[in-house]
Amino acid sequence: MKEMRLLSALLALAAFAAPPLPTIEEYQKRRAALRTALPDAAIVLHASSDRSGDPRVPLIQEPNFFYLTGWTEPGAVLLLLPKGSQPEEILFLPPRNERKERYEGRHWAAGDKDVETKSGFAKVMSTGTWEDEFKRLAAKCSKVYALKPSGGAWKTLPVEREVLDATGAIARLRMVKSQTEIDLLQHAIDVTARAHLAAWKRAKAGLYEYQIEATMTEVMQEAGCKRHAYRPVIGSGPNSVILHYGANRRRMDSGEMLVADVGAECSDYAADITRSIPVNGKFNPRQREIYELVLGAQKAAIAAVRPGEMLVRGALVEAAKQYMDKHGKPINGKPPSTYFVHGIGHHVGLEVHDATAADVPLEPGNVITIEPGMYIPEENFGVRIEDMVLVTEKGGIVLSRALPREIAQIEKRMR
Ligand SMILES: [Mn+2]
Repeated sequence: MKEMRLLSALLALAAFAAPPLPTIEEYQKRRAALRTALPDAAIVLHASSDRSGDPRVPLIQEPNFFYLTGWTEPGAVLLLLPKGSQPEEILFLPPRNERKERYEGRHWAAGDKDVETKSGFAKVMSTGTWEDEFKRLAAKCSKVYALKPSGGAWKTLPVEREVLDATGAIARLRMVKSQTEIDLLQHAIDVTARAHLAAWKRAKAGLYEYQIEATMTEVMQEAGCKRHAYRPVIGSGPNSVILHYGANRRRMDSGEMLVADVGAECSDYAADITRSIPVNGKFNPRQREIYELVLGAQKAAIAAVRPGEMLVRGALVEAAKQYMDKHGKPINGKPPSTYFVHGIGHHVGLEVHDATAADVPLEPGNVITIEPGMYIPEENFGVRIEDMVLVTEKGGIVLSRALPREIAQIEKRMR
């Protein structure tokens, strides 16, 4: 008996142990891959700027910069140069600031002992010198690339020449996850699944949506995950039809559906899972009807996942819509798929809506969501079912399969 308890405690610990982070070598490999994708180019990336003056916002590293360096501190600049040049890459770090370090602890700076080993860069210099170095070294390259800010202006680079956008090339790399990344995503998913199960146990009429959020947050933080990967959507009744509802202030009632679209960020990787459950633990006939339609559509879309298909249009979306219209009755005189009003899914990785290069079909190593939904404002309820799927040669593997989605299983786990 005692042994059994010890064993189950060990198993619980094992389930929560975060897998290893990418090594310095993996980051170096990613930079080498980018250099190959954009040959004969100087590539410049800026880390997030230093916002330590604003204690309301956590520093989240610019994800492309993080993907290529693993560097978490703000204010740094990355310069990549063509294969074979001397040097091939430089990491520029802000100079030491003693006053700032009194508040935040020690930061790394150029010249620190071991900074090369710590960063994985053979050459680490001060940001004070970056403009001059960049001008000198970029002059030898036929192209200059940087990240084009979405919607914003280009970060001014000290060169009078055309600057090309590196975003697409980096996105293509980020879309194919390494085994290390898949393991980290799986961990974020496993913790998130437990958070959903805890919410199911807790849900009942009279509770507020934020109490469900609190229960889920506790599971994530107990497991060592840093934060929600996105603002949690916990919408009951009329709120369940609002796709990105995030106020989570409403009191839930018996007979309502609760849509919980909630995912943990663990070791910088995001999970994104949605379940729709009846607040009182029992689906009524109408909820059951719509839920089965969405679930069937989700299974049809997952079955259509394979390399070569497009995510935003084509076979996956069509499979889901066709299932709805073939198996469902018209709603207010319209085909059921009219009530499926958003995309079928997106890539997930460091970001919940992860980097995506335009018009690139699915490939093995992609991790995507499949998340059909139907939202009927006239009836004050919506259903969305969202799982995370790994694309392999043979088709999709549902990484979030540990979290039930069949009605009978949900009702059983809510008891
Ligand atoms: Mn999603």
